[in-house]
Amino acid sequence: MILILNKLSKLKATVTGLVAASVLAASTAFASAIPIRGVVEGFYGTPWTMENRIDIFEFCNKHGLNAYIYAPKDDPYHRAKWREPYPQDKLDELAILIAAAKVNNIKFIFAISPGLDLDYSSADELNTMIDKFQVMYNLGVRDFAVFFDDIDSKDGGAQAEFLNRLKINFIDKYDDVSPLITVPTEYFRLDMIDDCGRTPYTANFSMTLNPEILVLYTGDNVVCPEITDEQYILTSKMYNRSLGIWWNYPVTDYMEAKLALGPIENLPQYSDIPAIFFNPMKYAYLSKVALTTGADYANDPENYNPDNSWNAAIDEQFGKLAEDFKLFARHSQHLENSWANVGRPDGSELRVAMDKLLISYESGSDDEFYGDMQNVKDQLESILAATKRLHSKLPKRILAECKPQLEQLQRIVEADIIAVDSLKAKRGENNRRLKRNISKLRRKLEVIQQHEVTAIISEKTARAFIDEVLNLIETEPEEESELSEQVDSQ
Ligand code: LOG
Repeated sequence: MILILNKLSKLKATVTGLVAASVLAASTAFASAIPIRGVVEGFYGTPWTMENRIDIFEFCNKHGLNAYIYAPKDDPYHRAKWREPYPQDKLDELAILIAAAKVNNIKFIFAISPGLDLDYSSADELNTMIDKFQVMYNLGVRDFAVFFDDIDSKDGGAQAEFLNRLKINFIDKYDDVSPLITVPTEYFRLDMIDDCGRTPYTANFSMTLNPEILVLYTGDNVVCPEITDEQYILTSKMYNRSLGIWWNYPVTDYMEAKLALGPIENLPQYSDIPAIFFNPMKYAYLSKVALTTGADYANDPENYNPDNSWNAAIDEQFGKLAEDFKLFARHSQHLENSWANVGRPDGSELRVAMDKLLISYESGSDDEFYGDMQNVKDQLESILAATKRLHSKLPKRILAECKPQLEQLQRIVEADIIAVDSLKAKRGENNRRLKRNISKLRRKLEVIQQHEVTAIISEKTARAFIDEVLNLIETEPEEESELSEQVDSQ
């Protein structure tokens, strides 16, 4: 208990100290800025700590982001046990957060995800929610959200009516409460349509929902590579209102072994979007790379340049280690599985050089082969040196968020260097060296595979190269390899 009190008073002191800073903070927003722009703590898994959140509020203030949605899926009082009031210690923490958001000019948007078991038509249920919102109102919250993502219920009409009643019985009672925010159960465009146009769910939900309620959606899919202006307009039309965006980058809750360290990119440039929220990783410090670029985008969508923004973000956050961090981060931008696909390709410069080398290995002149080999080797050596420096010099709290991936990239690049040498040995018919390299490579690969449960990086570039080379150098016909072994041992 004493420990908790100490922690709370320390945080309170931080918040008080921030008041002065926030008064000085200038708004960086351009005329075309998206009016409500910020972060949605909406991921599954371990929620951010109090320290993370307060740090993010300061960060948002500094970068011209002005909103934060409190919606951690794994806070039981937000979702699984949404009916239960917060216990006093949690309320104390929320009070500190709400105050911290205020001094940093951030809208603190309090969200509930009741859809696992909400009885939409029950007056008691509505009152339970209002009571819960009222407590937050008394703590200073003026922005509220109810989310229906990732649930079984598809009764769009009943969901919308519930929200309409909530609006009338709570939101509209106060002059100073902002419009209610929601996420439907069909929250990406391809889920909203069927052969007849809108699905019955989306038709019912969108037609019943009061037009003043702000609806967020995630794009054509849950996690997708782009939202074009055309796609955005199409979806907004289905809803008869301008939709807000819940953007699932840099969130990695569906692939926790990988870090999302690339820029925000490919969002609408010319549309009037009322709100955008970026869903981050559970790693708050490393999320700031993408979030900085997201802030730049949201403040000036038309003129946003992801490359410039990404470079500036890393320069600002990593100082003398910036160039090293860029070498690492370039290999950890893309997230892809059977249903998700977002972020730039990993290590594209290295990929081009590797492809070139694999071609000249097969069919190039010696000059071409050795030139291409040197190019790949130089790039690998720079990455290796960078990972070593980062490992020893990154601040502890940042290293804690990326150590597995940093170490994994180091292992992979070391293996790549052996792989390159193996191509040389094979071409030069240095069979003893080739054999030694192959067994070294196999051992390294085994260790890399063991770590893949917790650390994935550069899957299609640095990591893929090991397999690509092994395939090329191990396809020797049996007799030939026996023959060469004899030659070798002479
Ligand atoms: C969840 C979100 C999760 C994200 C990525 C929305 C609206 N909801 O599939 O909580 O962090 O995808 O896994 C989601 O995106 N559902």
